Amino acid sequence: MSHTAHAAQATPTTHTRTRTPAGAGAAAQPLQFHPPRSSPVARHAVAQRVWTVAEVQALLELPFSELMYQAQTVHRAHFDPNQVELATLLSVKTGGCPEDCGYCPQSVHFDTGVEAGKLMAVDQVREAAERAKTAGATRFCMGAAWRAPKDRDVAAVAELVRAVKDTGLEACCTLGMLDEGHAELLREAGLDYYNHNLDTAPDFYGEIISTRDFQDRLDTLVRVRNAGISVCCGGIVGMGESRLQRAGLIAELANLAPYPESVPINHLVKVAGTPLAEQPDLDPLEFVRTIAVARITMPTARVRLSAGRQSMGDAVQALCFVAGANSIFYGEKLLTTPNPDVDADMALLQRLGMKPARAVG
Ligand code: SAM
Ligand code: DTB
Ligand code: SF4
Repeated sequence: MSHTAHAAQATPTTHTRTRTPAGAGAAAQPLQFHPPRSSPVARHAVAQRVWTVAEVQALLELPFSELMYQAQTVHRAHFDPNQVELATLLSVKTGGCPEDCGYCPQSVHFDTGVEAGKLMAVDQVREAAERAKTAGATRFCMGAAWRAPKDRDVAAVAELVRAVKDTGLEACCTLGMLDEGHAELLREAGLDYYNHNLDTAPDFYGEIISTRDFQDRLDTLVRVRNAGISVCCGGIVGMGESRLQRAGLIAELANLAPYPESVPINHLVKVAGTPLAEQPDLDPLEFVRTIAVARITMPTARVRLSAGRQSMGDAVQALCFVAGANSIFYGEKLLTTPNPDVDADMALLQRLGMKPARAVG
């Protein structure tokens, strides 16, 4: 069995694998301890174990009720099970991206009908953040279709972050790979979270993206962590990966040291014109299982039920909440594709007896 562990150290780590004795069980796993979180929601130091891919796979294979029970038990030890965080997304720079991520409507490599635009103006972003706050969101996440922002892009996004922070919302952004010094500039502007997904297992990554590699993602995550920004990092399920590869993705996320404060689990949104447009449907219960295993392996993280809710149905979403999801993207649009409307989401939360989490600070 192999396991991975990536320490957030001063220099980028290399994506290497080390061996543990075959059959090493939970008790035999080395323990790591979270340092105090840099998040505005400071969390207590929590023991962090290292997960082998085989252990994560064994969780994915549990009888469904057993898995739900374990996930609920972990969830209730750390969170109010009836609260859900509402995060609103805005695409501040849409389309024209030089990367070839096979799922993404914003890549120049695919003809999806998404038009390339310029970075949005500060006033427009401030107004969108104010609307999101009025609608009940506590976090505002800005996405940009860049491979890696240039220095002047980072300076401009820092102004957007300042505008969002002025509204009292938590600020998150996702801009692609960051160069030396970029994360620090964003942190100085008040950025709370940086979203940068590992997206899929290391051994499936090359099937989906050819213009960067897995290690590039890890390097940016180290820069974010070292700048004192909380990490939002997750992946996409339903791209044709095997269950073992889903286990590989979750093990990579759970073995980041410390694991991310925020873990978006996206269900592939099949967009016409992308290479994954005709991907066969994933069994919805497999998606629920993935959420549950994210919850069990990353007990104190916000696990976000992210892209794909529009075609999921209320019952599957309800199961995801039982499995330990406690955050959603909230608002009619994700970046370029639709999301359930806010009235439908509020009605669903009410039917489930759930409440939006209150803003922090
Ligand atoms: N360009 C930056 C990057 O890739 O990190 C930020 C924007 S990118 C659109 C953010 C994330 O959106 C991706 O990492 C991926 O997880 C998710 N995403 C993009 N297209 C998706 C789709 N069709 N279905 C599900 N998730 C998607
Ligand atoms: C994340 O993990 N999912 C969000 C957010 N982080 C930036 C993006 C989902 C995008 C879905 C496709 C689209 O709307 O373009
Ligand atoms: Fe570009 Fe991000 Fe889309 Fe990849 S996921 S094509 S990097 S916008």
